[in-house]
Amino acid sequence: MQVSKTFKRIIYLELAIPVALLIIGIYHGLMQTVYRAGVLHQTSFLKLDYYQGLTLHGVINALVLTTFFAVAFGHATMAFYFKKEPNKKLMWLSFWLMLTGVLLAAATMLMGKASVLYTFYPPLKAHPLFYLGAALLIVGSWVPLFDWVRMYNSWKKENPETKTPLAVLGTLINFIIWFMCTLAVAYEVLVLLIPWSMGWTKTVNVNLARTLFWFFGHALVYFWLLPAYIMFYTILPKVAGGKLYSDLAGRIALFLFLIFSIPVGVHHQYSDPTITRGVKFFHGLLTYGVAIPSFITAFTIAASLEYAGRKRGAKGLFGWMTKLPYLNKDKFLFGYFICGLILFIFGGVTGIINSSYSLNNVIHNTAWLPGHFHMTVAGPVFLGIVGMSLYLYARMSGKKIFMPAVNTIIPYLWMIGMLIFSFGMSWGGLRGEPRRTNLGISYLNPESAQFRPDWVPTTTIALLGGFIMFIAGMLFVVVFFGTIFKKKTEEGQLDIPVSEAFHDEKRVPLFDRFKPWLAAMVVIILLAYIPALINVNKNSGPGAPRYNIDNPMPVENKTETVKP
Ligand code: HAS
Repeated sequence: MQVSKTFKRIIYLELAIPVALLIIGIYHGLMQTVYRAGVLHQTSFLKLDYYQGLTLHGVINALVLTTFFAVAFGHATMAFYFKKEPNKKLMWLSFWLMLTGVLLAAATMLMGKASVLYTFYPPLKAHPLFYLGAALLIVGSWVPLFDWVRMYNSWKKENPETKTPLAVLGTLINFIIWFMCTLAVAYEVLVLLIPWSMGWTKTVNVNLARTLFWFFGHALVYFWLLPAYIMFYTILPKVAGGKLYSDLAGRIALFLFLIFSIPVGVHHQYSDPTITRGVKFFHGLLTYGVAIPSFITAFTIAASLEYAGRKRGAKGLFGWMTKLPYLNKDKFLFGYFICGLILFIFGGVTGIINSSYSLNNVIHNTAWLPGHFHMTVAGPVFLGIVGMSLYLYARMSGKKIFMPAVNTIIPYLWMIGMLIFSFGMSWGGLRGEPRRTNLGISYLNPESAQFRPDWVPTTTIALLGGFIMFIAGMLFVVVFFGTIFKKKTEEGQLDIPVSEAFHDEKRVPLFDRFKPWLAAMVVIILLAYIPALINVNKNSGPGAPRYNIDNPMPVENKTETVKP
């Protein structure tokens, strides 16, 4: 499909800016493994502090890259399936809001005024412009939803009996989840954090802030995941040379995400004393619910790939696995997707371990956690995003991929690095190694009384994995920008592979309408969150005084701040 120059320009910017920022994001990922393995015994390197680097790493990779891509991919999906471009003015508005937000947050992080990590938990305090930046990034990403809903409604009027394309359904569901969950973090930022950071209020209810953050925080992970799932359902089977095993399974999975993504946030707060056991148990139960759509996806995608393998002549139970286009340069997306899926098997299993109320006690706040989430957000999510960014850019610009052979092996290199890294982190976590800690200045420093020799192998393994991932990440940046600087060889167009369904079940109205699911979503959220919010308001002690990240003593005078 031909698209306008303006449309292309906005999409290129939304894809390229975060990839450029990845250089900083991935560098700080490598530095984490370097500090943690005790290669450095200092609190900063090249004038950047450990926590400053960790904040840049988390914010750029997990918030900026993912949000920009979700918006760009959403625009591309809507335009491609509706054969109509979204409103250009709103596209620009969304882009500029997001970019301004990123610049504000980046400036405060680089100045060392916002080393609060990507979760920005109080009592760590950032410069008000950091919070404002985060708010603008979010508001900018809301704007397209309203325009896409308009496009969807007018399409639905013309095609009342036609099934909504699966990719469109997924995009709308994803942004509805995003809109709902970001309302809580907007409240946290605007009502609690900015006034406190400006000095207008002296203390903050830490438990309330954490609960509002996790209302947003776990749904956030599905906001990252769903664009990858849309690609797995609607693009991967085609690229693999097969068909999507069941179209209805995809719809059911997406709607289950709509109802279960938000009311599970308290599983991040099992150790918070202000929330009662019953509430934790309920959120834990719903967390098993949110794993169901991923199990559905695992079976549906495996069946779709099996079909593709058998079409290529595979025999036996597992023969199909050997017949897939793993190293086909023209189908490079396959490598990005399959490596993400393989990582997600381990990411999913570790997630289910985390969600168990009792097992969570063993792994909470240990290195196990980054082991888990790197196999999710830096697995299917990251590989899906970078692979698709390159694909979309190359097709829309009409340019050939720079270094296509290298591009084909990047996801495998990344996956190997990630498996090694996550193995080191998970093993270390089970041996009590803390997360978010500069181990090099204490536990991994042989000069220190706290030296833990049993953490040497685990952190060294993580370092090796981190180094391999760094190489793979940098190779991707070279391939991406190398492609941008190549000459155009053909007329560019917006072209997304579309998988045909093997079982194209007839339209079931329940799975093609939003209202009943939205109602269920609201009811479950209220059931899960009203008691949690009552808990944190009732059981929280006095507001917390302000701390700096490098000192365990409150910044202000205690008597002045610890008032109820
Ligand atoms: Fe998680 C903490 C539970 C999924 C990200 N998670 C985190 C944090 C992040 C994160 C960033 O219950 C840390 C937050 C922080 O900073 O404190 N998580 C889960 C559960 C799932 C889950 C139950 N997480 C994700 C996803 C993420 C993500 C997705 C990012 C995108 N997580 C937790 C819990 C905590 C947590 C607790 C808090 C712990 C604590 O104490 O702080 C589930 O959604 C997972 C379901 C997944 C599956 C896997 C399906 C497998 C598929 C692949 C199939 C492969 C094929 C290929 C088809 C059931 C789909 C076959 C072909 C071949 C050739 C082999």
